Amino acid sequence: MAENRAILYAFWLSSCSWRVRAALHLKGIPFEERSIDIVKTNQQQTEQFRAINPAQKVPALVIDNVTLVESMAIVQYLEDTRPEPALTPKTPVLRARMRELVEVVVSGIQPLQNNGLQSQFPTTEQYTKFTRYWTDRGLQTLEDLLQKSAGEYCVGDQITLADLCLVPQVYNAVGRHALDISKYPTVSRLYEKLLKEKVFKETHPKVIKSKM
Ligand SMILES: N[C@@H](CCC(=O)N[C@@H](CS)C(=O)NCC(=O)O)C(=O)O
Repeated sequence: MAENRAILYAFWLSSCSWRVRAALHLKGIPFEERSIDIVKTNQQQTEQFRAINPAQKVPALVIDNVTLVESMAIVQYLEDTRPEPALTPKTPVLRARMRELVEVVVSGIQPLQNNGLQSQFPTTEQYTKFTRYWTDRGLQTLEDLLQKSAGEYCVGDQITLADLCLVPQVYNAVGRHALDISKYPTVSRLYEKLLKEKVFKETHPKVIKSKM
């Protein structure tokens, strides 16, 4: 029923939003997406949105009568409350492998290329140089780590939270930062394969934008 639907506050181009959108999709959780424009009108900076997410960033998810923020806390909540299909491997070693990849994206790349950083740089050129450097370095780290874990997906043959982090970040690297990912063959292979999966086709930023 409509009133039971979760509400995802997100932006079509936001990589963190895409992680959560994909998790909701994979778990078959009905939700309504409400756009918070973080580029043109900076709606994330309003006091109204601050009441939803004190960090004034997307995403935020209203579900089960609670408002949750931080994409990985949100997806972990979804894992805890809706365990099927599992997005976390079964063994401790594979879980650790997944978390290594997740951390590289969530802590090592995304915060260092977030558009919110731009105002803190004297020029756009300096911001761009900084973001491209850290994104490229993070992609190299992913490429190296994936040698130990990848199968059909980032960790073995199961879609996990690592894939939910990889696809949006690589999409960003290619689209926003114009990085050449062909020098990262494993990252490229997984990215191309994952983009063909139903979950990533249906939650793709271009699809979300076309519905706005
Ligand atoms: N650690 C947070 C990061 C959230 C984040 O940085 N969101 C970006 C979009 S991907 C944002 O809202 N940027 C706008 C801003 O910082 O003003 C999460 O994973 O949810």
